[in-house]
Amino acid sequence: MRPVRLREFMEKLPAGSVAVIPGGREVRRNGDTDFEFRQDSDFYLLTGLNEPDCVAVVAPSHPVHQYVLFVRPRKREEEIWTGLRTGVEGAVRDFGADAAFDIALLDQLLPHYLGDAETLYYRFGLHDHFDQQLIGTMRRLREMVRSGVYGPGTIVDPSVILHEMRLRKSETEIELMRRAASISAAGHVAAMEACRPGMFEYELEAIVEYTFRRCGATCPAYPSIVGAGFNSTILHYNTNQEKIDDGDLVLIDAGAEYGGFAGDITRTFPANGRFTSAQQAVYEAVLEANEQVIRMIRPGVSFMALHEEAVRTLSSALVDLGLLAGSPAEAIERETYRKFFMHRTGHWLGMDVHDVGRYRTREDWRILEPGMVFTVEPGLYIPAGTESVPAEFFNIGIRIEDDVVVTEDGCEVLTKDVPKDVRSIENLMKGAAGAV
Ligand SMILES: [Mn+2]
Repeated sequence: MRPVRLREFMEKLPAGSVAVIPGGREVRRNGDTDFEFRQDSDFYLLTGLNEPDCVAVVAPSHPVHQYVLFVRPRKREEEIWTGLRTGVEGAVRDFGADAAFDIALLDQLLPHYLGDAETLYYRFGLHDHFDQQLIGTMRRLREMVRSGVYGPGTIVDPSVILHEMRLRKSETEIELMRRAASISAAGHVAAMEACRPGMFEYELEAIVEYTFRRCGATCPAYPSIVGAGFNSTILHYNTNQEKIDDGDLVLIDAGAEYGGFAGDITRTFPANGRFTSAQQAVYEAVLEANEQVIRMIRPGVSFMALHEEAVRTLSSALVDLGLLAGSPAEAIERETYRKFFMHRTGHWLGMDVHDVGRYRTREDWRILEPGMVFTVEPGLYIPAGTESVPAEFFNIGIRIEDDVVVTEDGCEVLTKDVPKDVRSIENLMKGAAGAV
């Protein structure tokens, strides 16, 4: 039985086209050790096959082989070391391929599938090794022209079909994302409960990732960020090696991967369980932006309008806090808010943490539709020494990030299980302290 998303992709491919979708390869970490394998997201979506060195050929107009998998063959002597493989038999039996072959035969057999194709769907620039291999195949096809071989005259990026599909999650996919989000939430709650001044950032990282794995996640969806004090103001800090001091804010941006889908949550909390008044003031400004944006989300709203709303909310807060001179309108006009809020308010979320899908169509910014999943993550960052800022605001880095799915009449917040208002965070941390 062919996977659901593959069938959908096949229906959308124009007659006479063939799509070639390579899977991921093993990547060397150091010495003779590889990174843990992670399948290419497009390939995994279409095939459900989680092994390296595979290629899918999708040819809806082919008389018999409309879906072909090239895979690593089963070899007893290699399987002893690296585990059982699907093999060519399993690719047909368990993964719905019409035919399957040893990946070593790809060069020899690919011209057969591309020979009569009008259009080749292939995404260049993603898999360098395979780009070269495919260019070789195209060259050989051209050399066969006098024997009547036709060869594709057009090459199209399959993302025009595939990534539009990935942008709108199915109910099954949303269910996996709910699980990824709730596991991610559990990791954040565990870190808040465990945090004490004097701990090191890596201890919280370990608690977060331990919780992910204990709850059944495959792995973190991206390197976890645990930054205390000054480090909370560094957007992609992830060395996580410093000591957490009394009075620091701790910013954790971490998400679990489950079933091939990513969670992506950021929370910020006081190391000692109590916000200072400056920390609380900035925190509540960011929270207001987060909640204001979430309230706006429904079908028909422009993705860009969400960012503009966050900019408006944060700009007026910065003026109110005395951190920006002039009016909120001037802060927006002259973009002075960017001194404290320098990133976008959110991104698509799915199999990749920064998921695929265009943010603009040819006409305008993307209009939200049910099934789209993205993050809402306004933030404010004030490193020590920031010009014309009172010292009480130094080293306040705050980001509050939730994952949402657009529904028929609003949105569902997938990450609602982690507290985010000041009192709930303080109560959670106080309760945990009492229990120790
Ligand atoms: Mn994010």
